[in-house]
Amino acid sequence: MDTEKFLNEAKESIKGADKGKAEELAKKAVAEGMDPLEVINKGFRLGITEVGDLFGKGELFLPELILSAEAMKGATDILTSALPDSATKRGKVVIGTAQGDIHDIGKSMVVSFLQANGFDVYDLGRDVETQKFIDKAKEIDADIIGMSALLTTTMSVQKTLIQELKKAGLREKVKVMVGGAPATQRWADRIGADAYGVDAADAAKKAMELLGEG
Ligand code: B1M
Repeated sequence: MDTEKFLNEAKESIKGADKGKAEELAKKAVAEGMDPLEVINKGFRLGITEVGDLFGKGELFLPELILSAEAMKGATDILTSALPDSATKRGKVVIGTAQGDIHDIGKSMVVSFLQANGFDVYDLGRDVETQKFIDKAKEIDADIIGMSALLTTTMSVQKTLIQELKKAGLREKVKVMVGGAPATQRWADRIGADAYGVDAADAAKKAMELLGEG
């Protein structure tokens, strides 16, 4: 197979908001045994990034962005559900997208990668109240709380989470990992998070490091 051509088709399927095509390509990648993360990062993700850039410049509108996002979600769900299960059992992670933020494609990829690496993951979904992260972590005795944020306005909720954990007397007990497009290692350091994941594979690696298994 011509990988470059395939990855370009993947990118174009998202730009064209062609969910059927995107899912067909994702299934083909799984059947061919391609690396899911590589297919997403070097193919589908470039498409959604271009669409996002056009949206940011006002050259494309929300309904079109939504259709491209649906195609992206369809493809990433197929690719990540094909990740092999891990026999190793690691820690418990509570994860969700910050309150006020409905972006969940990347967060769902992180969930799949954590599960594939043996973590018990409690996915709270998107637009999740900060207190819910804390309540769930207490309830299940979580090792890690992960919060995703895609908006510059919701990034600050990651900081709030850490402040609220301190108030609840849980900061020493639970590690915090942050991620999402606007987040950086610098941001994580600034708010006192324990880890920052640049992508789904890195998030799984960092989670293992947090449990001393790096
Ligand atoms: Co929105 N959106 N969006 N959007 N959207 C952005 C983020 C934006 C940058 C687009 C732009 O203007 N260029 C912009 C934010 C600007 C800003 O804050 N400065 C934006 C905006 C403005 C909005 C709305 C406000 C638009 C509106 O309504 N007027 C609105 C937000 C509403 C809200 O949340 N309250 C909105 C809505 C949407 C859709 C619903 C249409 C859709 C989301 C669908 C969904 O998620 N179910 C959408 C999309 C698709 C995007 C872009 C185009 C793509 C995001 C994405 O899925 N990327 C995005 C532009 C961009 O990011 N370039 C954009 C692919 C995904 C695989 O990558 O999410 O980065 P990513 O996840 C990666 C890593 O970041 C990391 O691992 C993932 C996998 O490798 N990661 C973690 C993520 N979470 C992690 C957590 C971790 C560790 C790593 O630890 C816990």
